[in-house]
Amino acid sequence: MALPHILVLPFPAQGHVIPLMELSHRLVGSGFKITFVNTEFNHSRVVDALSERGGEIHPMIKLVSVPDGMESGQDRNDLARLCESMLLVVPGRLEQLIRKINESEVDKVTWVVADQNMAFACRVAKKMGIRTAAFWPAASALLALMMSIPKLIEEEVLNEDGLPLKQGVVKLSPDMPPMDTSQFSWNHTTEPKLQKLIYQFVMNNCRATKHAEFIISNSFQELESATFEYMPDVSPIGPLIADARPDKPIGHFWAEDAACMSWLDEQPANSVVYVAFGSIAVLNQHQFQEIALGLELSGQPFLWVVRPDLTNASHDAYPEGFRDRVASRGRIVDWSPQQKVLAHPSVACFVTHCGWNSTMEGVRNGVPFLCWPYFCDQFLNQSYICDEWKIGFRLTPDDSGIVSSEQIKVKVEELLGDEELKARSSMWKEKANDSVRVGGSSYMNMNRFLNAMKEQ
Ligand SMILES: *[C@@H]1O[C@H](CO)[C@@H](O)[C@H](O)[C@H]1NC(C)=O
Ligand SMILES: *[C@@H]1O[C@H](CO)[C@@H](O)[C@H](O)[C@H]1NC(C)=O
Ligand SMILES: *[C@@H]1O[C@H](CO)[C@@H](O)[C@H](O)[C@H]1NC(C)=O
Ligand SMILES: *[C@@H]1O[C@H](CO)[C@@H](O)[C@H](O)[C@H]1NC(C)=O
Ligand SMILES: *[C@@H]1O[C@H](CO)[C@@H](O)[C@H](O)[C@H]1NC(C)=O
Ligand SMILES: *[C@@H]1O[C@H](CO)[C@@H](O)[C@H](O)[C@H]1NC(C)=O
Ligand SMILES: CC(=O)N[C@H]1CO[C@H](CO)[C@@H](O)[C@@H]1O
Repeated sequence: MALPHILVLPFPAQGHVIPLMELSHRLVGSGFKITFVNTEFNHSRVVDALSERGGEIHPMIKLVSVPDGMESGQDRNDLARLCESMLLVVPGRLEQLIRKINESEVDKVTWVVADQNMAFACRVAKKMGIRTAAFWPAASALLALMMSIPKLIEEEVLNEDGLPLKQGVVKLSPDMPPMDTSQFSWNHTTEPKLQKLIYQFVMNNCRATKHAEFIISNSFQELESATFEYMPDVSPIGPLIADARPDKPIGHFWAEDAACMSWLDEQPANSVVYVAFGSIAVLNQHQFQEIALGLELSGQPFLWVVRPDLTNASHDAYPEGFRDRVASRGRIVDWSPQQKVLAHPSVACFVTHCGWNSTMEGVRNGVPFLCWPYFCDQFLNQSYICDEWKIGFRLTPDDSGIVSSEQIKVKVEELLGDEELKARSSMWKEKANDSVRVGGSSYMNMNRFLNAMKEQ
């Protein structure tokens, strides 16, 4: 009998590719075959990073690519243009790809699992008579917000273009986290035309989501219970966990520095400050140096992920003499195996941009947070972390937009000394573990999803 064959389509960004790759590993473990579709750009990043560390992908996961439709000279960091261009080009290419697989392989595509941010693919699937699901990689409260846009327009919170008509916070239901209208994720550019493109992309995906038989998210029932009450048709299946196999490649764009694990082994338990700002944040040199000095002042051992493009400085951006002064207790790497780092007993806290994927990894490992949001929905994750779950503190830029070295030092000290906060982190770690254990909420949701996709 042919294997159920799932076509998986992430939005082309690191925080989307990784959780969908984890889901794919989970699916092959349950007898599915996967075709994983990246944009050409991301495909070669993933393939190069794999070969650099000598990794191999699971034989039942096939990595393929489609063009994003942009010209070679165009700026791929221009989110609005990228969305516009994908919407024009990707649906047709997906259809071709599915037909080709259908003609050439025994295992025809039976389901399409698309990132909700690429939900236009659900429409393609539906048209071709293929069943489909949407995956939400960020806080489910944010999905609730997006799906509520028509309601918010009706209530005159937003205008027809999705722009806030009033400043302040919105609560979709009494127990859901407050969301600041100035930080709505489709409204993060100041240029009206681009803003409109992004808004239309979001709305298009929200409408296409109705074709999905399942909406699954990388969260768990207990973590966002008010949100799942408000939006009962979303099934949380997280935290997605790459299983115990140490070298399972999950689609990193950069090669990981595995040597930092043996360095962690040498550090005292609960001592290391882990600092990582994800894949897109860019810091100016002043801010970069304040972080360096703050880590030095803290007196703690630290592991700091400094992507080659983390600062825009054209030369060595570190404060003078910094690397020599901290050589014995600081480790700086290009990219880390973050899941393993956060699970390491030496790690005491996580200085993070609050990307959801990083948030889930911190929660799952019971590591307290220092929050430094950078991008739209990260502000929501921050209020979850600091106000709802109370397992972290905020780092707050001063009037000149800088988080000072002194603030970093003080907040690290406070965090490491706060026993109640640490106890709450451990409690959430246990709840996360319970949700994916046999009989747990995410376990049950995942089973319903897998069973539906196994029906022939
Ligand atoms: C991933 O792909 C998108 C779309 O092709 C592109 O904009 C982005 O720069 C790529 N990311 C990296 C790190 O190459
Ligand atoms: C796939 O191929 C089968 C025949 O093998 C055909 O009946 C079916 O319509 C095709 N589906 C698509 C979506 O091309
Ligand atoms: C969001 O929209 C409001 C109202 O149009 C605007 O004043 C604000 O600058 C926008 N926010 C961002 C981050 O651009
Ligand atoms: C880096 O970015 C900052 C703004 O964040 C800017 O003021 C500065 O000129 C940039 N430096 C370089 C070398 O591009
Ligand atoms: C939450 O994380 C997601 C995924 O990384 C990110 O896109 C979003 O900006 C974050 N939201 C908050 C509130 O941090
Ligand atoms: C998580 O649950 C498993 C049992 O499914 C148990 O072996 C493990 O120790 C638990 N981990 C934590 C951190 O509670
Ligand atoms: C589970 C997961 O997706 N983890 C990744 C989250 O993103 C960071 C970088 O932003 C990666 O290092 C993690 O591996």
